[in-house]
Amino acid sequence: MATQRTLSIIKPDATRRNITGKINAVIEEAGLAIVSQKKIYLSRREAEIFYGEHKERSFFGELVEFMISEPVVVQVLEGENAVAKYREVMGATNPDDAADGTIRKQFANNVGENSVHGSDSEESAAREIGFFFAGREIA
Ligand code: 3AN
Repeated sequence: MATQRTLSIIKPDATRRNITGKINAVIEEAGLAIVSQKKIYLSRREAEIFYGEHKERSFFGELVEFMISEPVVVQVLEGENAVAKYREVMGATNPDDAADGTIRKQFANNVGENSVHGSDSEESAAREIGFFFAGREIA
């Protein structure tokens, strides 16, 4: 499996609790390199576009409000099989179902405030990295 890149977001529940460094330590210990990152406020429009695939879901409004409630840290991660690897490191969407040692098991508040996002495929990763880092050179 070749080196890949994936898009990570450290979400508002984590930036609010000042634990972005702890999450980055888990990422780096798993062998993923943080090749770029920036702390930004998502606009409402950006959050709606980013989570567009969920717009018919009951939690969509709540999800958008949450994602714009505090800054987020958007990151490009790189490593062997990075997309699947980071999904493994994040753990299941609901922290109650997440494996020990995963970011969500250790840090997530609940299924909505679950500390991190990671791209779910190589195609999503390319699209999501373009969404946040278009036109910028990444290390
Ligand atoms: P994942 O982030 O694990 O790929 P998705 O794509 O199913 O999970 O969901 C995207 C985001 O929507 C989740 N990270 C979470 O913040 C929110 N979400 C998912 N399911 C629920 C739910 N049942 N209630 C509230 N928020 C949810």
